Amino acid sequence: MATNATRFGMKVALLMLSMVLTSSYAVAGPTGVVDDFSGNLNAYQDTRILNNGAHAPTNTYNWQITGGRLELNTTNYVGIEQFTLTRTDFSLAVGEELQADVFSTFGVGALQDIGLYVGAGQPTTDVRQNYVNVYLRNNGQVFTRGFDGVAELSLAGGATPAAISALFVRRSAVDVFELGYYEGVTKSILSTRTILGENAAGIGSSIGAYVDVRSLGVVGSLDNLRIIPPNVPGDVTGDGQITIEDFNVIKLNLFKTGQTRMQGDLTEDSIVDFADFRQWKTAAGPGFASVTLDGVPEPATMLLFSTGALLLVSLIRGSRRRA
Ligand SMILES: [Ca+2]
Ligand SMILES: [Ca+2]
Ligand SMILES: [Ca+2]
Repeated sequence: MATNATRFGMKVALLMLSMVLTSSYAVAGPTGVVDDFSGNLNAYQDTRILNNGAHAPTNTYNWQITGGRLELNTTNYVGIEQFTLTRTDFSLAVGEELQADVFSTFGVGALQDIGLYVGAGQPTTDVRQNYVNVYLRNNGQVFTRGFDGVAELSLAGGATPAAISALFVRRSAVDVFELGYYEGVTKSILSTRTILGENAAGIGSSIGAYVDVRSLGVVGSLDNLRIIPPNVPGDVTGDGQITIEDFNVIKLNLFKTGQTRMQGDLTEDSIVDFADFRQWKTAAGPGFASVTLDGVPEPATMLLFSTGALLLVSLIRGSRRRA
């Protein structure tokens, strides 16, 4: 049975939690999961952006959701075509990163590419302009490409990551996009595109999927299309919140080199050291003032600093265990 003091503590913690969530995600444009492909594709526009050689008739195909993942199924193949499935109710703001899960089980019988597309508004049929894309080929290679105005960006990439798990497009500045892939928490940037064309600032106003079709069959698949908020100082785990869990990762990987942000390298200089700890501590605030790299204080000690902060950590840990 909860005591009044416990109930009060819970209320304080929930209030703080809501404040943390509100402040952390107060960025331009909606962020978080855009689509887990458990519903339909009504929010998207389907566009054929390339009909290679202007062949006729064109392919017969449809975007479909199978097993909770997005794929494109070609049932009559005539020639090479490229497609986008895009939406404009989400945009990619500076600092944000578009991601989607990809799978080594690529598809059934089909050839070529599936990946992410970030463009300037909805595309026009059989026009390729003002976008960047990153995609997985059926042979396991990953490439990036795109168009600056109508000028094609040179093909980049070609790596064959053994354990690819996701693709990403990060908008690091208004007209600068980093593109690449993840293998778990390990991030690899294949290219950084600086868009110089007249419509450059518009790239980011539409997001979605890209497919290149070169045979009959299913090209797939993508899942969990999502927008990751800009990096929050002190946030190792990428959930937008500063908690003891971020500290724990720094402590675990202290003095290791070649680490990623999610492995504790907040300063992104490829080593986890005191600079990363200090960034976390500054961001964490007075509730965590007693946390040092020599050891984490007992909960009873932290209680003196902030009942709310402690309960917040407990709630977050509890919710993660339940997730
Ligand atoms: Ca899904
Ligand atoms: Ca965090
Ligand atoms: Ca560092």
